[in-house]
Amino acid sequence: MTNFVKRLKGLAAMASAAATAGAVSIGAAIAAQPKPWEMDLQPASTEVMADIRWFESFTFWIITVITLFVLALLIIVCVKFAAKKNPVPSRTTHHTMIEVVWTIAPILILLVIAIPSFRLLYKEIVIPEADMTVKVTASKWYWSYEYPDNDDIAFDSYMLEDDAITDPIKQPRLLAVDNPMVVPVGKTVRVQVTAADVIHSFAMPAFGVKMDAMPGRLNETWFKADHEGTFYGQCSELCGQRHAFMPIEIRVVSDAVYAQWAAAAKDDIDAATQLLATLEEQKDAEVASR
Ligand SMILES: [Cu+2]
Repeated sequence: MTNFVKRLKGLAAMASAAATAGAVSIGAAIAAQPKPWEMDLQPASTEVMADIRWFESFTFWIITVITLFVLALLIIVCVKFAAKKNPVPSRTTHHTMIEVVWTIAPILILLVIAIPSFRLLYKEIVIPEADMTVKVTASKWYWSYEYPDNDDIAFDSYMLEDDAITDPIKQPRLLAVDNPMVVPVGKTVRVQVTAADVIHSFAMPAFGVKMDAMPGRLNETWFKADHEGTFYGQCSELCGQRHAFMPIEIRVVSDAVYAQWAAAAKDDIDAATQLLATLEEQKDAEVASR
């Protein structure tokens, strides 16, 4: 019981810390990242992820109804047909009507699940007309980003080590990187994914994106982020000793900010990242002064 109370208190403390963090970062870009005790999927930032969330709760309710139905049948059978109450068991082996029902009902349930499932799969797999392409290469243990249609911008992205973190709210531990991938908001981004050494996986939960990074192969996926913000993901294929330390950070910014970042990034990626931070601070100050 005391443990339970302690846990409740811990949760309350976490909630108030989160509220404070929220208050501090008012105006700062929305960050999508895992939270302590998170039970649900991350909030959707693309249409695909919104559909994934819908499909998840849709199947959840189907599963719940089926489970409760089977549980009810088990309880009825246990009570009604217990040896004491029912000393002479029925010898029935076939019942045409029941067999027809338990064949057709599951077929109908599977169809109801399959139709939105296939629709969602196609949405993920068929890449719409892309506005830009980013090539992502995974290595032990960092990510490299290339922008073939933006003056061949290319840079590596490493996790920020603990001693490099200056602002724990804007740079969450184990998620923040030195140079994030930057894309404009509302644009269809084709992501080409490959690896330089072993199999990794490029995953961004808020976008509903997860694509294996295979050495010698070029996989493709896409996303269209519908709002600005900072988004965190992680390598999602066990790739070795530092698998847990190669996070993915994507900044979704306005067209104007993207253009400024891209102009700076082709010469000096560190300066471009610094510029991004400065522009973000300016925006925060603007929002705060309103
Ligand atoms: Cu990896």
